[in-house]
Amino acid sequence: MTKRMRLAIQSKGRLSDGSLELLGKAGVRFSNNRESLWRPAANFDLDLMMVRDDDIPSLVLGGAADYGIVGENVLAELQVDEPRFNELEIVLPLSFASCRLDVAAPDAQGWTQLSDLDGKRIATSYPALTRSAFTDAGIQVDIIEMKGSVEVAPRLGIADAICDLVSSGATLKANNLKSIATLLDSQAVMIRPQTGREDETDNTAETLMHRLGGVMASAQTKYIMLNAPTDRLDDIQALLPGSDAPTIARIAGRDDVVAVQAVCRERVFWETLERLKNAGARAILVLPIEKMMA
Ligand code: PRT
Ligand code: ZN
Repeated sequence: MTKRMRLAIQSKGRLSDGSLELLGKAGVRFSNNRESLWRPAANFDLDLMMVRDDDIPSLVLGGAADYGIVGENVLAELQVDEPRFNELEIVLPLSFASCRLDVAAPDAQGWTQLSDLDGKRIATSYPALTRSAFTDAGIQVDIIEMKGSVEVAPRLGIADAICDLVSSGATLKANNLKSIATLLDSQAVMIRPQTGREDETDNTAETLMHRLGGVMASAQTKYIMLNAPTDRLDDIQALLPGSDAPTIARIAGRDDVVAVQAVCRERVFWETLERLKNAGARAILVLPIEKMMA
């Protein structure tokens, strides 16, 4: 009997919808019962364990789950003080829930660098990362640990500055705070113990990781179709972002123009299209790719 892969994901919060959406794009279907601890996949040897995000590294390390999806920030915070968490490895960055861990201070103070905070109080939910960054920089600060609403600490007079996650920057702005430094760039990541437990779940896991890799690659990748004057073909080919050898096809009744089709593995910006047009390309189409497998 094959053992089912156990994947711990956040039950409620910023990572849960993104995790389920990604798994859905990888073709895994689940029941709608969001309240239970376990959600078995209907068409894959996979059981989701629905838990608080902070518990995921311990659950994976302890063997209660085989894999976990967690913010890099949560893992990094644990790894500062508890070396056993270094036994966890990131197998796949998942390109969602991107954010930064920033040190920020009231705009009005005019502080622009970490050294301006010497001797000050810093409120944070990430005490280990914050302490280690200031220690490394040789700056002495008092860490005020808070579980949430860190951004109000300066206004309440309990801290001079904060260290918190920032994504759009709207929370900082609404609280008249300004970023001074970024300590960490974070995104959701797939983790597992480094000393991989070699068992039957490995095939399932490998298949899932391949599919997830494909989902993420296809999100970036586009299919470009265009018509190119034969004498400008080299210039136009050079402008196609991140593409291997394109397909060149004849256009019926035309000797001066060919059809070019290419898979572009980098983002295709409007500027790229404008450059292609200036180089003589016409009828340019950029199409999304739904699935990819090398
Ligand atoms: O209940 P549970 O413990 O499971 O959840 P939680 O409340 O601890 O975590 P949750 O759901 O808030 O966040 C889960 C993960 O999402 C975090 O660990 C990060 O990896 C990631 N993430 C991405 C964020 C943000 N972006 C984010 N902006 N987590 C929190 N924020 C907060 C931030 O703390 C601040 O209060 O959003 C505010 C800032 O957002 P902007 O857009 O105004 O800059
Ligand atoms: Zn949490």
